[in-house]
Amino acid sequence: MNGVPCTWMRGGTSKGAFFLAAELPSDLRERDDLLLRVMGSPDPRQIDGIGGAHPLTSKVAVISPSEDPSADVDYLFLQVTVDQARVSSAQNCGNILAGVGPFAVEHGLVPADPEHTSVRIRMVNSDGFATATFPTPGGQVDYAGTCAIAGVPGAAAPINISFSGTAGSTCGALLPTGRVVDTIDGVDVTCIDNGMPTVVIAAADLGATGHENPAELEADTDLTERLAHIRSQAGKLMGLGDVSTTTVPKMTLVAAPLGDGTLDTLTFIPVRCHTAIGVLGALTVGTAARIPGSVAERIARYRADVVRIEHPTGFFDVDMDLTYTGDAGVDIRRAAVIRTARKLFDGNVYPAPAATHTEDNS
Ligand code: NQM
Repeated sequence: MNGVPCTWMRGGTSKGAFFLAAELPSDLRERDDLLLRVMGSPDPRQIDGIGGAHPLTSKVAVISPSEDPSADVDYLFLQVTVDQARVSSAQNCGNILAGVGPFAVEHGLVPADPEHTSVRIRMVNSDGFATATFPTPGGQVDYAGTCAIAGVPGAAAPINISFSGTAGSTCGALLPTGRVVDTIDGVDVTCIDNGMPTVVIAAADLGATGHENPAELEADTDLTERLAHIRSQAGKLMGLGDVSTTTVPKMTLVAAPLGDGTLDTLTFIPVRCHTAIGVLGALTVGTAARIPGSVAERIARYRADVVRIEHPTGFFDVDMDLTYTGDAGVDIRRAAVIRTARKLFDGNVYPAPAATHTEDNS
Protein backbone atom coordinates (compact mmCIF):
# COMPACT_ATOMS: atom_id res chain seq x y z
CA MET A 1 0.00 0.00 0.00
CA ASN A 2 1.29 3.46 -0.85
CA GLY A 3 1.79 6.09 1.78
CA VAL A 4 0.78 9.72 1.25
CA PRO A 5 3.25 12.53 2.04
CA CYS A 6 1.90 14.28 5.12
CA THR A 7 3.11 16.65 7.83
CA TRP A 8 1.53 16.43 11.27
CA MET A 9 1.54 19.86 12.87
CA ARG A 10 0.31 21.67 15.91
CA GLY A 11 -1.30 24.94 14.87
CA GLY A 12 -2.16 27.08 17.89
CA THR A 13 -4.20 24.92 20.26
CA SER A 14 -5.16 22.38 17.57
CA LYS A 15 -3.39 19.62 15.66
CA GLY A 16 -3.82 18.38 12.15
CA ALA A 17 -2.52 16.65 9.05
CA PHE A 18 -1.10 18.98 6.38
CA PHE A 19 -1.06 17.91 2.73
CA LEU A 20 -0.08 19.47 -0.56
CA ALA A 21 -3.25 19.49 -2.67
CA ALA A 22 -1.33 17.80 -5.48
CA GLU A 23 -0.69 14.76 -3.24
CA LEU A 24 -4.42 14.11 -2.65
CA PRO A 25 -7.01 12.72 -5.08
CA SER A 26 -8.67 15.48 -7.09
CA ASP A 27 -12.01 13.67 -6.89
CA LEU A 28 -13.58 15.04 -3.66
CA ARG A 29 -15.30 11.78 -2.68
CA GLU A 30 -12.06 9.87 -3.09
CA ARG A 31 -10.20 12.57 -1.16
CA ASP A 32 -12.67 12.51 1.74
CA ASP A 33 -12.69 8.71 1.84
CA LEU A 34 -8.89 8.75 2.02
CA LEU A 35 -8.88 11.36 4.81
CA LEU A 36 -11.35 9.34 6.88
CA ARG A 37 -9.04 6.33 6.60
CA VAL A 38 -6.00 8.50 7.43
CA MET A 39 -7.60 9.88 10.60
CA GLY A 40 -9.29 6.61 11.67
CA SER A 41 -12.88 7.88 11.43
CA PRO A 42 -15.58 6.94 12.16
CA ASP A 43 -14.48 5.71 15.57
CA PRO A 44 -14.67 7.54 18.92
CA ARG A 45 -11.02 6.57 19.59
CA GLN A 46 -9.77 6.92 15.98
CA ILE A 47 -7.67 3.94 16.97
CA ASP A 48 -6.75 2.88 13.43
CA GLY A 49 -5.67 6.33 12.29
CA ILE A 50 -3.66 9.35 13.31
CA GLY A 51 -6.58 11.48 14.56
CA GLY A 52 -6.51 12.40 18.24
CA ALA A 53 -10.12 11.40 19.09
CA HIS A 54 -11.26 15.02 19.59
CA PRO A 55 -12.48 17.61 17.05
CA LEU A 56 -9.46 19.79 17.90
CA THR A 57 -7.06 17.03 16.87
CA SER A 58 -8.96 15.66 13.87
CA LYS A 59 -8.21 18.41 11.38
CA VAL A 60 -6.73 18.65 7.90
CA ALA A 61 -5.07 21.47 5.94
CA VAL A 62 -4.75 21.23 2.16
CA ILE A 63 -2.24 23.69 0.70
CA SER A 64 -1.58 24.71 -2.90
CA PRO A 65 -0.10 27.65 -4.80
CA SER A 66 -2.79 30.31 -4.88
CA GLU A 67 -4.98 30.85 -7.89
CA ASP A 68 -5.43 34.42 -6.66
CA PRO A 69 -2.61 36.75 -7.75
CA SER A 70 -2.87 38.66 -4.46
CA ALA A 71 -2.06 35.58 -2.38
CA ASP A 72 0.88 33.18 -2.16
CA VAL A 73 -0.99 30.05 -1.17
CA ASP A 74 -4.51 28.67 -0.89
CA TYR A 75 -5.46 27.02 2.41
CA LEU A 76 -8.44 24.68 2.46
CA PHE A 77 -9.45 23.50 5.92
CA LEU A 78 -11.28 20.20 6.39
CA GLN A 79 -12.83 19.01 9.64
CA VAL A 80 -12.89 15.23 9.92
CA THR A 81 -15.65 14.16 12.31
CA VAL A 82 -14.30 11.77 14.90
CA ASP A 83 -17.20 9.33 15.28
CA GLN A 84 -18.98 9.78 11.94
CA ALA A 85 -17.86 9.28 8.34
CA ARG A 86 -17.98 12.98 7.58
CA VAL A 87 -15.45 15.45 6.18
CA SER A 88 -16.58 19.06 6.10
CA SER A 89 -15.31 22.20 4.41
CA ALA A 90 -18.13 24.26 5.94
CA GLN A 91 -15.89 25.97 8.47
CA ASN A 92 -12.48 27.56 8.55
CA CYS A 93 -9.89 27.09 11.32
CA GLY A 94 -7.60 29.88 12.48
CA ASN A 95 -5.57 27.61 14.74
CA ILE A 96 -4.55 25.22 11.97
CA LEU A 97 -3.95 28.35 9.86
CA ALA A 98 -0.92 29.05 12.09
CA GLY A 99 0.90 26.10 10.51
CA VAL A 100 0.20 27.11 6.91
CA GLY A 101 2.99 29.69 6.44
CA PRO A 102 5.76 27.47 7.83
CA PHE A 103 4.44 24.48 5.84
CA ALA A 104 4.39 26.57 2.63
CA VAL A 105 7.99 27.67 3.13
CA GLU A 106 9.20 24.18 4.01
CA HIS A 107 7.56 22.80 0.86
CA GLY A 108 9.10 25.42 -1.40
CA LEU A 109 5.83 27.20 -2.24
CA VAL A 110 7.11 30.51 -0.86
CA PRO A 111 10.77 31.60 -0.75
CA ALA A 112 12.07 32.38 2.72
CA ASP A 113 13.55 35.74 3.60
CA PRO A 114 16.76 35.76 5.64
CA GLU A 115 15.07 36.88 8.90
CA HIS A 116 11.26 36.84 8.78
CA THR A 117 8.95 35.65 6.04
CA SER A 118 5.40 36.84 5.37
CA VAL A 119 3.05 34.49 3.59
CA ARG A 120 -0.24 35.78 2.23
CA ILE A 121 -2.85 33.09 2.56
CA ARG A 122 -6.21 32.87 0.83
CA MET A 123 -8.58 31.05 3.17
CA VAL A 124 -10.56 29.07 0.63
CA ASN A 125 -13.37 28.01 2.98
CA SER A 126 -14.43 31.54 3.71
CA ASP A 127 -12.77 33.63 0.99
CA GLY A 128 -10.91 35.83 3.49
CA PHE A 129 -7.20 36.53 3.63
CA ALA A 130 -4.57 36.17 6.31
CA THR A 131 -0.94 37.25 6.33
CA ALA A 132 1.31 35.13 8.55
CA THR A 133 4.75 36.44 9.52
CA PHE A 134 7.23 34.20 11.33
CA PRO A 135 10.98 33.82 11.88
CA THR A 136 13.07 32.25 9.12
CA PRO A 137 16.68 32.94 10.19
CA GLY A 138 19.09 32.01 7.42
CA GLY A 139 16.12 31.12 5.19
CA GLN A 140 14.93 28.22 7.42
CA VAL A 141 11.71 28.08 9.42
CA ASP A 142 12.56 28.30 13.11
CA TYR A 143 9.80 26.90 15.32
CA ALA A 144 11.67 27.54 18.58
CA GLY A 145 11.09 30.73 20.54
CA THR A 146 9.89 32.31 23.73
CA CYS A 147 6.24 32.98 22.92
CA ALA A 148 3.75 31.15 25.16
CA ILE A 149 0.05 30.86 24.27
CA ALA A 150 -2.68 29.71 26.66
CA GLY A 151 -3.52 26.03 26.24
CA VAL A 152 -0.08 24.98 24.95
CA PRO A 153 2.73 24.03 27.35
CA GLY A 154 6.12 25.68 26.89
CA ALA A 155 7.01 28.31 24.33
CA ALA A 156 7.67 28.57 20.59
CA ALA A 157 8.35 31.14 17.88
CA PRO A 158 5.59 33.72 17.48
CA ILE A 159 3.52 33.65 14.30
CA ASN A 160 1.82 36.99 13.72
CA ILE A 161 -1.39 36.62 11.77
CA SER A 162 -3.41 39.55 10.47
CA PHE A 163 -6.79 39.09 8.84
CA SER A 164 -8.80 40.85 6.16
CA GLY A 165 -12.14 40.16 4.54
CA THR A 166 -13.49 37.99 7.36
CA ALA A 167 -16.84 39.72 7.93
CA GLY A 168 -19.71 37.50 6.79
CA SER A 169 -17.27 34.70 5.92
CA THR A 170 -19.87 31.97 5.68
CA CYS A 171 -23.18 33.72 6.26
CA GLY A 172 -22.61 36.58 3.80
CA ALA A 173 -23.10 39.30 6.43
CA LEU A 174 -21.54 40.14 9.78
CA LEU A 175 -24.97 40.04 11.43
CA PRO A 176 -26.74 37.52 9.20
CA THR A 177 -30.16 37.91 10.80
CA GLY A 178 -29.96 41.66 10.16
CA ARG A 179 -30.33 42.28 13.89
CA VAL A 180 -27.89 42.77 16.76
CA VAL A 181 -30.07 40.66 19.04
CA ASP A 182 -32.62 37.92 18.33
CA THR A 183 -34.71 36.12 20.91
CA ILE A 184 -34.87 32.34 20.59
CA ASP A 185 -36.65 30.12 23.13
CA GLY A 186 -36.99 33.23 25.31
CA VAL A 187 -33.22 33.80 25.37
CA ASP A 188 -31.42 36.78 23.81
CA VAL A 189 -28.72 35.75 21.33
CA THR A 190 -26.37 37.60 19.00
CA CYS A 191 -25.83 35.72 15.74
CA ILE A 192 -22.59 36.93 14.20
CA ASP A 193 -19.94 35.89 11.68
CA ASN A 194 -16.58 37.67 11.55
CA GLY A 195 -14.72 34.60 10.32
CA MET A 196 -16.71 31.99 12.27
CA PRO A 197 -20.52 31.78 12.41
CA THR A 198 -21.24 32.02 16.13
CA VAL A 199 -24.25 32.35 18.41
CA VAL A 200 -23.38 34.39 21.49
CA ILE A 201 -25.51 33.77 24.60
CA ALA A 202 -25.21 35.04 28.17
CA ALA A 203 -24.29 32.02 30.30
CA ALA A 204 -26.58 33.29 33.05
CA ASP A 205 -29.58 33.04 30.70
CA LEU A 206 -29.00 29.28 30.58
CA GLY A 207 -28.51 28.97 34.33
CA ALA A 208 -24.72 28.67 34.04
CA THR A 209 -22.02 30.90 35.50
CA GLY A 210 -19.87 30.81 32.37
CA HIS A 211 -16.88 29.83 34.49
CA GLU A 212 -17.56 26.07 34.60
CA ASN A 213 -14.99 23.66 33.24
CA PRO A 214 -15.74 22.21 29.79
CA ALA A 215 -16.28 18.61 31.00
CA GLU A 216 -18.78 19.79 33.61
CA LEU A 217 -20.81 21.66 30.98
CA GLU A 218 -20.64 18.85 28.43
CA ALA A 219 -22.17 16.55 31.07
CA ASP A 220 -25.06 18.94 31.76
CA THR A 221 -27.67 17.43 29.42
CA ASP A 222 -30.37 19.99 30.28
CA LEU A 223 -28.05 22.76 29.16
CA THR A 224 -26.72 20.98 26.08
CA GLU A 225 -30.25 20.10 24.94
CA ARG A 226 -31.38 23.71 25.33
CA LEU A 227 -28.30 24.86 23.44
CA ALA A 228 -28.94 22.39 20.60
CA HIS A 229 -32.55 23.61 20.30
CA ILE A 230 -31.49 27.26 20.17
CA ARG A 231 -28.72 26.38 17.70
CA SER A 232 -31.04 24.65 15.24
CA GLN A 233 -33.25 27.76 15.08
CA ALA A 234 -30.30 30.16 14.97
CA GLY A 235 -28.81 28.17 12.08
CA LYS A 236 -31.94 28.80 10.00
CA LEU A 237 -32.05 32.50 10.93
CA MET A 238 -28.38 32.79 9.91
CA GLY A 239 -29.12 31.30 6.49
CA LEU A 240 -27.22 28.11 7.25
CA GLY A 241 -30.26 25.86 6.86
CA ASP A 242 -30.38 22.56 8.72
CA VAL A 243 -27.29 22.61 10.96
CA SER A 244 -27.91 19.29 12.71
CA THR A 245 -24.90 17.68 11.02
CA THR A 246 -22.64 20.70 10.51
CA THR A 247 -19.97 22.17 12.78
CA VAL A 248 -21.21 25.76 12.43
CA PRO A 249 -22.57 27.82 14.03
CA LYS A 250 -20.49 27.57 17.21
CA MET A 251 -22.23 28.39 20.48
CA THR A 252 -20.36 30.73 22.82
CA LEU A 253 -21.56 31.34 26.36
CA VAL A 254 -20.33 34.66 27.71
CA ALA A 255 -19.97 35.97 31.24
CA ALA A 256 -18.20 38.84 32.98
CA PRO A 257 -14.43 38.32 33.04
CA LEU A 258 -12.83 36.70 36.07
CA GLY A 259 -9.48 38.41 35.44
CA ASP A 260 -8.52 41.56 33.57
CA GLY A 261 -10.09 40.38 30.32
CA THR A 262 -12.95 41.72 28.22
CA LEU A 263 -15.23 38.78 28.87
CA ASP A 264 -15.12 35.11 29.82
CA THR A 265 -16.22 32.47 27.32
CA LEU A 266 -17.11 28.80 26.98
CA THR A 267 -17.56 27.67 23.39
CA PHE A 268 -19.37 24.58 22.15
CA ILE A 269 -17.90 23.57 18.74
CA PRO A 270 -20.79 22.61 18.66
CA VAL A 271 -21.01 19.35 20.65
CA ARG A 272 -17.71 19.27 22.51
CA CYS A 273 -16.88 22.27 24.67
CA HIS A 274 -13.60 23.89 23.57
CA THR A 275 -10.80 23.84 26.14
CA ALA A 276 -9.80 27.31 24.89
CA ILE A 277 -11.45 29.15 21.97
CA GLY A 278 -10.89 29.08 18.22
CA VAL A 279 -9.01 31.95 16.57
CA LEU A 280 -11.75 33.12 14.22
CA GLY A 281 -14.17 32.29 17.01
CA ALA A 282 -12.30 34.74 19.26
CA LEU A 283 -12.24 37.34 16.50
CA THR A 284 -16.00 36.94 16.05
CA VAL A 285 -16.86 37.06 19.75
CA GLY A 286 -14.46 39.99 20.18
CA THR A 287 -16.27 41.80 17.38
CA ALA A 288 -19.60 41.15 19.12
CA ALA A 289 -18.12 42.73 22.23
CA ARG A 290 -17.66 45.96 20.25
CA ILE A 291 -21.20 46.11 18.84
CA PRO A 292 -23.43 48.30 20.99
CA GLY A 293 -26.31 46.36 22.52
CA SER A 294 -25.07 42.89 21.56
CA VAL A 295 -25.27 40.09 24.12
CA ALA A 296 -21.48 40.22 24.46
CA GLU A 297 -21.23 44.01 24.68
CA ARG A 298 -23.77 44.13 27.50
CA ILE A 299 -21.37 42.09 29.62
CA ALA A 300 -17.96 43.12 28.26
CA ARG A 301 -15.48 45.22 30.13
CA TYR A 302 -13.93 47.69 27.70
CA ARG A 303 -10.16 47.58 27.13
CA ALA A 304 -8.65 50.11 24.77
CA ASP A 305 -5.64 48.03 23.68
CA VAL A 306 -6.84 44.53 22.85
CA VAL A 307 -9.95 42.43 23.19
CA ARG A 308 -8.93 39.84 25.78
CA ILE A 309 -11.13 36.77 25.54
CA GLU A 310 -10.89 34.66 28.68
CA HIS A 311 -11.46 30.92 28.21
CA PRO A 312 -11.06 27.73 30.25
CA THR A 313 -7.27 27.53 29.93
CA GLY A 314 -6.32 31.22 30.01
CA PHE A 315 -6.95 34.10 27.67
CA PHE A 316 -6.68 34.98 24.00
CA ASP A 317 -5.80 38.52 22.90
CA VAL A 318 -7.22 39.84 19.63
CA ASP A 319 -5.53 43.05 18.52
CA MET A 320 -8.57 44.63 16.95
CA ASP A 321 -9.39 48.11 15.80
CA LEU A 322 -12.91 48.28 14.46
CA THR A 323 -16.00 50.39 14.50
CA TYR A 324 -19.53 49.14 14.17
CA THR A 325 -21.04 51.28 11.42
CA GLY A 326 -24.66 50.32 12.06
CA ASP A 327 -26.81 48.50 9.54
CA ALA A 328 -25.01 45.23 10.36
CA GLY A 329 -21.72 46.58 8.98
CA VAL A 330 -18.31 46.95 10.51
CA ASP A 331 -15.25 48.97 9.57
CA ILE A 332 -12.25 46.81 10.48
CA ARG A 333 -8.94 48.66 10.48
CA ARG A 334 -6.93 45.94 12.18
CA ALA A 335 -7.54 42.34 13.30
CA ALA A 336 -4.48 40.41 14.34
CA VAL A 337 -3.51 37.56 16.64
CA ILE A 338 -0.35 35.84 17.73
CA ARG A 339 -0.17 32.06 17.57
CA THR A 340 2.58 29.47 17.55
CA ALA A 341 2.91 26.24 15.58
CA ARG A 342 5.23 23.28 15.50
CA LYS A 343 6.09 20.59 13.01
CA LEU A 344 5.56 17.35 14.92
CA PHE A 345 6.12 14.71 12.26
CA ASP A 346 6.92 14.64 8.58
CA GLY A 347 6.75 11.56 6.38
CA ASN A 348 4.21 9.28 4.77
CA VAL A 349 0.86 8.45 6.31
CA TYR A 350 -0.63 5.01 5.61
CA PRO A 351 -4.45 5.08 5.40
CA ALA A 352 -6.43 2.08 6.57
CA PRO A 353 -7.54 -0.05 3.61
CA ALA A 354 -10.98 0.62 2.17
CA ALA A 355 -13.70 -1.35 4.00
CA THR A 356 -13.85 -5.06 3.21
CA HIS A 357 -15.65 -8.06 4.70
CA THR A 358 -14.57 -8.51 8.36
CA GLU A 359 -14.68 -11.35 10.87
CA ASP A 360 -15.29 -10.45 14.49
CA ASN A 361 -12.55 -12.02 16.61
CA SER A 362 -13.09 -9.90 19.70
O1 NQM B 1 -12.25 29.50 15.22
C1 NQM B 1 -12.23 24.96 16.72
C2 NQM B 1 -9.88 25.50 16.81
C3 NQM B 1 -11.24 25.71 16.25
C4 NQM B 1 -11.47 26.66 15.18
C5 NQM B 1 -13.60 25.02 16.29
C6 NQM B 1 -10.58 27.85 15.11
C7 NQM B 1 -11.18 29.14 14.71
O2 NQM B 1 -9.63 25.89 17.94
O3 NQM B 1 -10.54 29.83 13.93
O4 NQM B 1 -9.39 27.82 15.33
O5 NQM B 1 -14.26 26.01 16.56
O6 NQM B 1 -14.04 24.05 15.69
O7 NQM B 1 -9.05 24.89 16.14
